[in-house]
Amino acid sequence: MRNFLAKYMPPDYSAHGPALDQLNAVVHTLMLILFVIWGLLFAYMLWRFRASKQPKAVYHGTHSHLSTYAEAGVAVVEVILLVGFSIPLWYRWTQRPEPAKNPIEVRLVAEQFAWNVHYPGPDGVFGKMNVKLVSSSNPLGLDPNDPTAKDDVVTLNQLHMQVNRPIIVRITSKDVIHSFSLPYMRVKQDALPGMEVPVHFTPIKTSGTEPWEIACAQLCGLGHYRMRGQYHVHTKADFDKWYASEPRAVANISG
Ligand SMILES: [Cu+2]
Repeated sequence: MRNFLAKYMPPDYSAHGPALDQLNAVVHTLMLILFVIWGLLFAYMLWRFRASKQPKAVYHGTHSHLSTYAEAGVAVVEVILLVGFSIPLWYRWTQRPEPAKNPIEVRLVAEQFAWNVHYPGPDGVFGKMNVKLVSSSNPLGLDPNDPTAKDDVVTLNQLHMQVNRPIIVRITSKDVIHSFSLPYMRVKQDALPGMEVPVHFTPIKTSGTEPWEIACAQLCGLGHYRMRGQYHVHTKADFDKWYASEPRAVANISG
């Protein structure tokens, strides 16, 4: 089926995006068909049971069992859709990218009203954190005495990734519920305090000189409107260059 909704949608630059848009179009088409059928049935009922033809109400209702069979049929179809399609597809969708594909793994910590992005550095290990160490220059409470924290990178409102390389974003929040939204990537996930939710996707186009927008898609307080971030999809060379040159988080900790 041609995706008739494509021209109304934002650009679609992630590996899973076209399939998601296609599903969106299929669901809308099915709903349109149902809408027309039910609308016609409604109009027919208005005409068929008009007052002039039915001067006296019938109280016993229908004697046919047809509707019972129809309902059972609908239930069976729904069980098939759920067990045969939804659950297997959800299982596939929630599988993390294989280590062979060398996914980038970051932690994303939302707060009123910013996005903190935590990279583990070349050692691939996120440094220890302690809530008592959280300050304005150490938003994630990184422990500067932990050797694995020394090479960690923490950026404010800037997410860097690499084209055609999967990224796993582990999303959480320090205060209220926010929602991490990357329209061009077809990614949206709530950031929940006390919970870490991983999402993964693969960008398939570089963003060039103009970065793309991270939006907060959940009304999270008075500053919600300015809770914008940017993300950059780099070539491998540019990503490596950025990762190597970005100042280490512990170097920024003051006091
Ligand atoms: Cu927010």
